[in-house]
Amino acid sequence: MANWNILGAGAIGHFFAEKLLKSGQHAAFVLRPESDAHIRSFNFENLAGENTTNTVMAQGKLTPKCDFLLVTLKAQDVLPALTLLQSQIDKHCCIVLLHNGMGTAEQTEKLFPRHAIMVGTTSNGVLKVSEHIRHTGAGVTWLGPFNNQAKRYKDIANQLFALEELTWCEDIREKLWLKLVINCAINPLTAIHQCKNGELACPALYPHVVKLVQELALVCEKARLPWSYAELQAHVDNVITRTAENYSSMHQDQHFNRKSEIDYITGYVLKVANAYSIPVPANQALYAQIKQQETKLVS
Ligand code: KPL
Repeated sequence: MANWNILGAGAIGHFFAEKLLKSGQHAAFVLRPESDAHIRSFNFENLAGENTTNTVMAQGKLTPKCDFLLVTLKAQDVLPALTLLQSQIDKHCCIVLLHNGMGTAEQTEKLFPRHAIMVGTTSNGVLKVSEHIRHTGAGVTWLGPFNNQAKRYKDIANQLFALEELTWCEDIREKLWLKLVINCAINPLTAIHQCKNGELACPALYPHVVKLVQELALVCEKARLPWSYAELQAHVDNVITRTAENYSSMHQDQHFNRKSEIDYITGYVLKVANAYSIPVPANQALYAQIKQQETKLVS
């Protein structure tokens, strides 16, 4: 039985807390340093509408002998939070990053050069309303090694949840890039046009999606990723159809005046495109527009 700490007590953090508890692991939430330790109780509703009540320890520091630190914070909050906890993260603790966007694993490795770092992506839909967590869409979670130190966790990860939703992926970079392309094609456009994902399929917006994906395909090709433009477009179209009724996370961030993950989504692609000298004007323009809108935010 492993000792897991979860940094990020949002919908996804609670989703995995439930999975970990159900598979017999120890799980605890790590909150802001000033938080008092308490037992947190939350309700989990599965896809069949069945409810369970779960209790989990929550405190402002890591529990002793933490084997895995699962970080489900938004990308831009990862580095500040890990920096605060740096002295508490034992050298045997494996750091597992699970969020939209890319770029945090490189930052984490600079801070923790000897630690095992795993990265992952999930397509599960989860909604959190107060202490009620609802699994709204079946999906898959991929986990894989970011560095060599993490490769030894393959077997543990496979047995870990003993649930079909979690799959080990040796080449996790591909899964992360595919999700990145999807997020670049959908999130900023839905935030700017204040629309649901499905509305991107309308004649006025779809040409913008195509332009973005064409640029993203050029970047992927240079980065030695295996998909053609047509394959990427098919993936994006599929997500637009499957999540037609959803508001993307960036749309929601904008709606609630929160800072979005744009620097780790489109911003990450711009850095890679720049390194390869590939022009990506459509992505660049969306990035600038979102950043412009975010300058109005206080935090
Ligand atoms: O991951 C998403 C997000 O909103 O961040 C997608 C796949 C676009 C679903 O809304």
